[in-house]
Amino acid sequence: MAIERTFLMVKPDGVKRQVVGDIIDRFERRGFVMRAAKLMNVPRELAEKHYEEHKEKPFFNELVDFITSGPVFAMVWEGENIIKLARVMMGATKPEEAQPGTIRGDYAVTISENVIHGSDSPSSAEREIKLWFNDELV
Ligand code: IDP
Repeated sequence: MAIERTFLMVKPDGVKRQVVGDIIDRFERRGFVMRAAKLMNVPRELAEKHYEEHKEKPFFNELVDFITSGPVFAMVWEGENIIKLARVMMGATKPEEAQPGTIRGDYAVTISENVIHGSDSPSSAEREIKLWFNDELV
């Protein structure tokens, strides 16, 4: 299994609730390595590009409003099979399916304010790392 990189982001609700430290701790304890990170406000254009696959969905505007509503903590993480494993650690998108012990299962009760984003495939990871970090990677 190859070493992969993925894009993870603590969403505005997670930053507000001060769970950034816990989330970093979970990935470090698992043995993954942080390669880049920044606390930032998200320009609307970047939010729209990030979520462009959902452009036609009824919740698109709500989603972009939410992700631009306060600072996010954007990160690049590295490790073996991290793209899939990070998704498992995050928990399911639907709150009723997010298992206790996962990040969403421990912190989130709504589908819209669900604490964390993580790339869902190697192609998304590559696209999102470029979009959010350009050439700022270590
Ligand atoms: P993911 O974040 O688990 O990959 P996606 O289906 O890619 O889930 O959806 C992206 C984000 O859009 C979700 O994390 C969630 O915040 C939001 N979202 C998804 N479905 C809905 C919905 O039905 N209503 C409101 N927000 C939604």
